[in-house]
Amino acid sequence: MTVKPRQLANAIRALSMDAVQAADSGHPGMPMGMADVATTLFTRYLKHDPHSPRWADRDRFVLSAGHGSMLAYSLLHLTGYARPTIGDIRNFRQLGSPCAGHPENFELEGVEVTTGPLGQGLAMAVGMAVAERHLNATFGDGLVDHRTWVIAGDGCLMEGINHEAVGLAGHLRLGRLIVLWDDNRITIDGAVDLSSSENVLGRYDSSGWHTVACDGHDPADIARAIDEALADPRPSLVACRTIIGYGAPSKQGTSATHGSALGDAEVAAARVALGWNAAPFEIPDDIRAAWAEAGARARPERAAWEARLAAHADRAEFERRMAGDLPAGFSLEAYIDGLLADPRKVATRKASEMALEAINAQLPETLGGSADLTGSNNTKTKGQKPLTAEDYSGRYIYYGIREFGMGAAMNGMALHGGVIPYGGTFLVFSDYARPAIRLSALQQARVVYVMTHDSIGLGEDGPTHQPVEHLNALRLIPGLDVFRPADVVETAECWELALARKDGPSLLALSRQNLPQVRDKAGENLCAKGAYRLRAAAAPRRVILIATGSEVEIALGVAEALEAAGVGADVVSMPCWSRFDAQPAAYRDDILPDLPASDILRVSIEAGATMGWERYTTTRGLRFGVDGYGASAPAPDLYDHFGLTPGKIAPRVLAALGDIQGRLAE
Ligand SMILES: Cc1ncc(C[n+]2csc(CCOP(=O)(O)OP(=O)(O)O)c2C)c(N)n1
Ligand SMILES: [Mg+2]
Repeated sequence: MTVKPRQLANAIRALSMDAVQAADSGHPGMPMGMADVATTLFTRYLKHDPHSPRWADRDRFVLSAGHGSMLAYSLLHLTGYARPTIGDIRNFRQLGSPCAGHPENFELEGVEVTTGPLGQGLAMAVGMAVAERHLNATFGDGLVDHRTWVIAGDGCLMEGINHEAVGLAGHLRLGRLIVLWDDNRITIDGAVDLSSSENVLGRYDSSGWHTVACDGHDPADIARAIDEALADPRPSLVACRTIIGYGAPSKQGTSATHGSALGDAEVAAARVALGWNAAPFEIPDDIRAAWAEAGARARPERAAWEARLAAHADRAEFERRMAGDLPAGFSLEAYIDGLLADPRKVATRKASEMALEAINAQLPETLGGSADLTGSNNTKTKGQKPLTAEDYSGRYIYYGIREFGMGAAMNGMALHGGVIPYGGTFLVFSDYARPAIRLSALQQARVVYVMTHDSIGLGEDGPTHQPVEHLNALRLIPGLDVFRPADVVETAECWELALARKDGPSLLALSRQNLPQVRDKAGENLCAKGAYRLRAAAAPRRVILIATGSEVEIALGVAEALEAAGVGADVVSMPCWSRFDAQPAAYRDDILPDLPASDILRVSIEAGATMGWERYTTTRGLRFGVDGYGASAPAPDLYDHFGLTPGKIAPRVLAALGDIQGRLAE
C-alpha cells in the first residue's frame, strides 16, 4: 500500500468534520481523535467483509462512544459497505438518512448495536463476547471464532454500568473482547480531572483484565498494543492516548471539538494542517482504492469459512440458530394439555420455571440467568449447567448483582445472534435495568426479562421491594411487550409469544404468591390477543372487570359477588396491553364495547398504579390499585389493607352502579 496510514485516517477526519459542518450539528472531536486507532483496527485487524455484512463469523465492532457516529459511518463507507453512500453521509443527521445522530443497528449493516447512551455499548459487547464463546463451544472453531472490538470514551468508562460490565467480562475471562479506550482526557465539561481521579487501568487490572497503553496517533505503537492484547488470554483494555479533534489547529485538545461543528474557518485550517486538499465529501482515488483494498482483506477468509460451513454436519442447525428461527417442531401444546388435564395452583414465577423446563428441553439456543436471584426468579431449569470461564457451553449465567449489566449483556447476545437470552430479577429492580430494557426495544432485540415478585403480593419484604408504578412505567416503553399472566396456562402462552417475537423484547411480570389455574379450556393461545373474555356475564351485563396477573383471581371473585346481586359481569384477563392495542377494532370493541358508563361500567383491578388504566375503563369507570407505596405484612393482609379483595371491591362497584341509576332517575 503506497498510501500512508495517516492519509487513510485523514479521510475519516475530513468526512467527519465536513458532515458535521454540513449538518451544523454533531461530534467531530471523537472521530478526528480516534481516526488513527480506527484506521489501524480496520486496515489490519478487524475481520469483516463489507460485501457480506451478515457473515456469522465476522468480528463484531461496537462504537460504544456513539456520539462519534461519523467515525462508524466513515469506516463503513470507506471499506465498501453498500450503505452509507456519500449521499447518506452528506445527509448526516437528516430525516431519512441512515446516518442518524447516533449509530442505529436497524439502519445500517455493520452497525451491530445502537449506541449513544454512554456505557451501554461496551456492556453489550460483553454479551456479544459471551455469545461468541458459547457458540464456539457448541459449534467449534471452524464455524465460530471471532472477536469483539469496542471503541469507548471516557464517558463509557465513567458510567456505573462499566463496573458491572467489566466485572462480568473479567470473571468470565472473555479474552476475545478488546476495548480501545479513547483516552483523550476530555469530556463535555472540560478536562476529565474536573470530575475524576480514578486509576482506570488499575480498576480494570483488579477486575481480571489485561491493560496496555499506547500513543493513539502512532500506528506502529497502536499495533504493538493490539498485538499484546491479542496475545493475552484476558479481556483487554487498550488506553489510546489521543488528542480530541486532532487536526483542527486552534480547537484540538479541547472540549470545543466535542459536540459542535468546527466552523468554516477552522475546517479550512484543518484541511491545511492535515494536508487534505480534496473538496468536501470527495475522497482522492488513491485513498479510496486503498480503503477498498483494506475492506476486502478478509474476503478469502470468508470464502474459506463458507466452504467449511457448506461441509459442516451441523450446518442446518447453525443456520437456523443464526437466523433466529425456532425449530419447526417447537410447541408447548403437550405441556399446556397436561395442565388442562391436571390443574395446578402455583405462583406464576413457578409456572415460568415449569414452562422453561419444556422450553429449554426443546430450544438449545436459550441462555438463561439471573442477577443473583436464581432461586426466587425460578430461572434455572434442571439440566442447565452454568456458563463459566472454564466451560462456555453452559446455558445458565450467574450475572451477580448486576441488573443493568445483565440487561445490556442480553442485548449484546441477542444482537450477536444464535442465542435467545433471558434473565431475571425482581420487578421492582427493573428500574436498575431500565435503560437496557429501553435499548432492547429500540434495537428490536429478542430479550426476555423474567421479573418476579410483581406486586404487594410479595408480602413481608415491604415497600422497597413492592413494585407499584413499574408495570405502567414499563408499558410506556414503545416496542416492549409487558406480559402479566394470571395463571400457569397464561404463563406458558406468554412465554410462547415472547420466544416467537424475533424483533423485540418481552417482559414477564410474575407473582411470588400462588395463583389458582383460571384457564380450563384447550385451544388457541388467548394471550396472543393481549386481552380476552375469561368469563362472560350470566345476568344481563352491567360491568366489565378488567384484571391482570394475580388480580384476575380477585376479579373472578368480584364477578361472583356481582352476579349474586343480579348484576352481570364479564371478566377480561388482560395479560398484555400492547398486544391488545394492536388487535383489529372489531375485536377490541367486542371485548370492551364502546358504550357509555350508564350502560356498562368498566372496572380495572391491578395491584399497581392506577394511572393509565383510564385507557380501558374510561374516566367514568373505576380503577382499583395501589397508588402509594406498599407495606410490610403477609400478602393477604396487604390485599385487604389496600382494598383489593372481592369483599371490598364488589360493594364499591354496586355503589357506583347505584349512583349511575340515581343520576339516570333524576
Ligand atoms: C448516559 C449518557 N449520559 C450523558 C450523555 C451525554 N454525553 C454525550 S458524550 C458525553 C461526554 C463523553 O465524554 P467522552 O466519552 O470522553 O467523549 P469525548 O468528549 O472524548 O468524545 C456526554 C456527557 C450520553 N450520551 N449518555
Ligand atoms: Mg473523552
